[in-house]
Amino acid sequence: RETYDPHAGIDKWLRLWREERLFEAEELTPASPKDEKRTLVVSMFPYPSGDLHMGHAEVYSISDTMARFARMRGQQVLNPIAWDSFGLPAENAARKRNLDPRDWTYGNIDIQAESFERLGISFDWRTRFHTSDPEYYRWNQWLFLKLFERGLAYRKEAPVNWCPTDETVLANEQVIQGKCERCGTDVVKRNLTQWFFRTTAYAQRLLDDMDQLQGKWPDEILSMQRNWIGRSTGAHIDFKIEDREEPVRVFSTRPDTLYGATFFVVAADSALADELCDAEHRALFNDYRTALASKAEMERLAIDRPMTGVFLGRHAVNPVSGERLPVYASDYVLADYGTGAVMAVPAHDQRDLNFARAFNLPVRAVVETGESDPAETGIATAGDGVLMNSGPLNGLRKDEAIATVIADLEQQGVGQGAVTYRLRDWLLSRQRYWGTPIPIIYCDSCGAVPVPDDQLPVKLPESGYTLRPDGGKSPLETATEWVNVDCPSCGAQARRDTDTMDTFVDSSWYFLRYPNPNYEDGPFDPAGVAAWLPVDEYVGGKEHATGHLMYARFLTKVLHDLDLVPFTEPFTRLTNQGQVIMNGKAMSKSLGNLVNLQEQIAQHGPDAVRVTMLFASPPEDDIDWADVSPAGSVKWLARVWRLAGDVGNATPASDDNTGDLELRKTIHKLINDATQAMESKRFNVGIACLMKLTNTLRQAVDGQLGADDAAVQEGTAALVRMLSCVAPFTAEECWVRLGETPSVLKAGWPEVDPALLVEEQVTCVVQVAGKFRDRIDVSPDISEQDLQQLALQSEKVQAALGGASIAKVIVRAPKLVNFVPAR
Ligand code: ANZ
Ligand code: ZN
Repeated sequence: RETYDPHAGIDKWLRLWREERLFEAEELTPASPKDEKRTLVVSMFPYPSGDLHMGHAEVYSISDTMARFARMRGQQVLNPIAWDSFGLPAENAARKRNLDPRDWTYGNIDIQAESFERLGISFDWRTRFHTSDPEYYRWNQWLFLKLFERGLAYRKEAPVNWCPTDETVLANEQVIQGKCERCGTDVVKRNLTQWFFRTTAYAQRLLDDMDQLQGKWPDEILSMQRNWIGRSTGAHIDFKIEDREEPVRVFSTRPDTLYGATFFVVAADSALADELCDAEHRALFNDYRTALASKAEMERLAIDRPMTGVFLGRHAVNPVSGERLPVYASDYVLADYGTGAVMAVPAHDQRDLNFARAFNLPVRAVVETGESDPAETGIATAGDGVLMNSGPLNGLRKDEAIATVIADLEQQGVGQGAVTYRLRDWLLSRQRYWGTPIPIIYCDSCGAVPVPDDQLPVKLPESGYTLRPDGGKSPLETATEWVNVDCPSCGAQARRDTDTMDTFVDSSWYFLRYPNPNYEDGPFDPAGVAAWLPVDEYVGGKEHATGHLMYARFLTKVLHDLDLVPFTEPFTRLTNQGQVIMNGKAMSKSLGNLVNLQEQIAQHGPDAVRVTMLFASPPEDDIDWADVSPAGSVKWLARVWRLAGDVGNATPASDDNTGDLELRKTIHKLINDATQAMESKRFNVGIACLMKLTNTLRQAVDGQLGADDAAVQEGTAALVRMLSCVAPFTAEECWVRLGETPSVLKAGWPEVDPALLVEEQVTCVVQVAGKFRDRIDVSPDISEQDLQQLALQSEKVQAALGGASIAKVIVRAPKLVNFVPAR
């Protein structure tokens, strides 16, 4: 007996696909704008950290199946590839081995490119580019300057997250529970002058435009983004500080509790705290600050830790009651949220209450919520209720009190209604080498001067720098020849910015460049963008929920405002793939449970690896490689392959003979089910349909019908065509065995004959008081309600009821309905 070889024909098929350009979109920059015949499928582009791993195989199996399915259904499909090739791992590897990061990066890219091909991923290779190419990153610089012109890129000194191991600042998004996302080191705060993108200017639009994404992006991602943006409504209230000209403003979501404020707190690490502290308390305050600086963010944010702080020797004055409130500095108030100062209302805010108890400060409830007294329980009451102890507000409900206080504050000119967001501006500067140089030159007389357009790109120096400088310098500072330049504005001696951009800048717009990666007149070709974008199907991990996906949405809106793209959202639909895990745990070198992709491919062939990934679960679930069976996938592919051989050797049926009708009905039902499953991205269900079809056809071939039956032949051809979306190499082999001309990809997705889908019916017995009265034919999956209604319409049932009302109905869909009349 012939045996299926999971490695057969791979080179042959790769060559054929390449020669016939089967994965190339007809036109990359067609003149006509995007329509529903064009589909852009994009997976988050790879980082070249080494050869492809199991996680890559998972994502690209998913996106490739989407692309192949769309192509088989006659869509114009663009399935592009590029590399996210700047970043820390290259630099760290180069530092360790004393290499050029270029060698490591581009070497890995070539390895990954080859592996993608051999996994059968149907990329249009004409789109290929790498973000570390100067032809690409010059447009990062161009975009940076566009944002700079608009006031959306700015420089400020700020306490920033600093990773002592990677020796660089990190964006908030790269700090996970107080630790560096990459290396796990505790992040500390440092004061540095850095570049930011003003993402906060788009906070409300980032929220509002989520309406476009509802139902198309996973709910989980949308709610993570909503929380990350963190919109709060309330009021700004100005408190006079005794012996100080300027009042201090606070943000409160509960201005109704203004009469309940018993003290005042400013962020301990703010300039304001430093300024407010009087001479008497200076020494204590300084000690407190020093202690804080070494504390990790994580500890500071924990809710249940003991409250700490220092009295600053000053008093604030309540603008409505005139009450004097002692002013404290504490780390529980964050310098970069709201205004960095709060009016503390311990009765109704838990952290204020914890602080009040630690410092023996009064607790005064001002909303009667029906809960126990917070001064006694230590539990702040946050519920709704009626105001008390609040002068003119007494007796008002919470919402009425909020409106009244705001109106009152506005009238007195000491406050107003306000909205605050938790979202922070995007910190861009990185003290690293392997990234996009920030295109700014500092001149003693002209300040920060943008590098003129005709001098872009500012290329990274390829020599004359040290990757590992001493004394906390960034590598580019050591490239003296590169750093020292003439001021573009006055010609005097000036210096380049020596930081590079966060690589999330690279990934926030790369997809726009896919249709024309060699475009030179701008960051992307407007014709290509008009024809293909936004991305129809975006596939990638949910770890990017509040980082990459937020940045890309932000930048798209900026580009929209610059009239560079016609849409406001970059990704129409989003699919998050799960992780490939092992025995319930994430795979990692340290756990020693890494599954090697190349070994899996060598053992089972690329198709079985793909099928196993897709069949294990719906895309968003994790796949435990200990629970799946690539060998089982090989067995199924071998069954299809033998079936194709048997059917290919049979006598072809004549054109007017359609074969066995019952079998055809089963085949078309399965094609229909598979189509619906693929459309809704339930690839595991789709594959299950193909497996069922394989069994059905095998039984038919071995049974009375045999391989000569026209329906068997039709079904086998359909099976092979559908198989091409998940096991492309095997499908080509099978297609040839069926006696067809390659490629199966040109055959298209099988059509369903709706006439063959007419549902079967089952008989339902209808009783009245347990006695048989009628029989009705219904669909086997009828709902209980529908069945009950249908039964009630029966004349015989109506006659038996004789106008009596019904006391009880027993429904056992689809077989039985029993009406029990009232007596
Ligand atoms: C008085 C008050 C009374 C408050 C009350 C709450 C309850 P969200 O909802 O997260 O926006 N707050 C303001 N700025 C702060 C900062 N920089 N650091 C720490 N806390 C700050 O939280 C807004 C509330 O958090 C504000 O409303 C303020 O306390 C506090 F019964 O003001 B509230
Ligand atoms: Zn100058």
